[in-house]
Amino acid sequence: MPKVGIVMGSDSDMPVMKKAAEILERFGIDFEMRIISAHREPDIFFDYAKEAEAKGIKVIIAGAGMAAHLPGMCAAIFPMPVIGIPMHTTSLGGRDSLYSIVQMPSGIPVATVAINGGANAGLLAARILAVSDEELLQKLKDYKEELKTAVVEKDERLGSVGYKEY
Ligand code: RP5
Repeated sequence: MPKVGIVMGSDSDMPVMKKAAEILERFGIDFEMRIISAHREPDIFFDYAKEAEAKGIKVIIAGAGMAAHLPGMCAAIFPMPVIGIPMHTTSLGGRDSLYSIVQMPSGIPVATVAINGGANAGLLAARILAVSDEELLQKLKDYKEELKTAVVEKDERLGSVGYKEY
């Protein structure tokens, strides 16, 4: 059963959304991925959001661009956490998407990550699920250690070769 629903408004969002999927895969979290437009096919969208809980989904990651209503509408219907990913846009640089997603009315929260923040959306979903999953929590702690090690190694390399050779 999928624990996370990844949904995006268009296949043009896929390069960002696949980063969330890759993170979930890395941590062994089952997910379902869909392309559903709240604007272009509202009937299909409503069915998706209404049925997500019964499918076992605990967190929805929703990405959209421009007048980005998909995450907010997911949160209006689905009763568990929704993580919104604002897509970068050519006309307004993604600020349009960011403001559309982050400025939710009181009562209907969407946890909004950075513009194009696909990986962090996947990690946030994993952290939410880790609240009741000790094995997953340990994997996330190990991941944090890996991040630290990577920076320490870069610093050591800088110390040994100097900035001109780095
Ligand atoms: C939104 O409109 C999508 O999430 C996408 O980011 C944006 C543009 O969609 P396309 O015109 O590329 O299908 O609904």
